[in-house]
Amino acid sequence: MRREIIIFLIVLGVFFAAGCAENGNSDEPAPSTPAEEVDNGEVAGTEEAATGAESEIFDVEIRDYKYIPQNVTVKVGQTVRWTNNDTVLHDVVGSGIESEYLQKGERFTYTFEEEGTYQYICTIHPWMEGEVVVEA
Ligand SMILES: [Cu+2]
Repeated sequence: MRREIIIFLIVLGVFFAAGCAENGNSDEPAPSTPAEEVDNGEVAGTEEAATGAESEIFDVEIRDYKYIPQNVTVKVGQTVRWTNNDTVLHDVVGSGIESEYLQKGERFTYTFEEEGTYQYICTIHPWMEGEVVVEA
């Protein structure tokens, strides 16, 4: 009889312990932190700004897994500046262009010194395509 009481108390203790553990775990999970605004400034371009020619900068926005606009036409010596506005990483690679991975808010600039058609993609999402036509 006494033994049964002890077993009963042990079982009771286990229940209490389990209850406490459950309470301890019932805390809401920490809310995931929203993607922080990273402002690392400009990712170094592969070349310095154009010399001589107009130094107008053409902006291409990267948003919703697209390059916007997808096609741009510039003159030799002009610069295109890509800005990643997605929270995921993207890059700009192809036709001799090769950016780093761009985090949200990061930019990449490239100055086109030769005429031609430059096609590029995002290596992380290869279906993302863009094109720069450089005219004399
Ligand atoms: Cu991408």
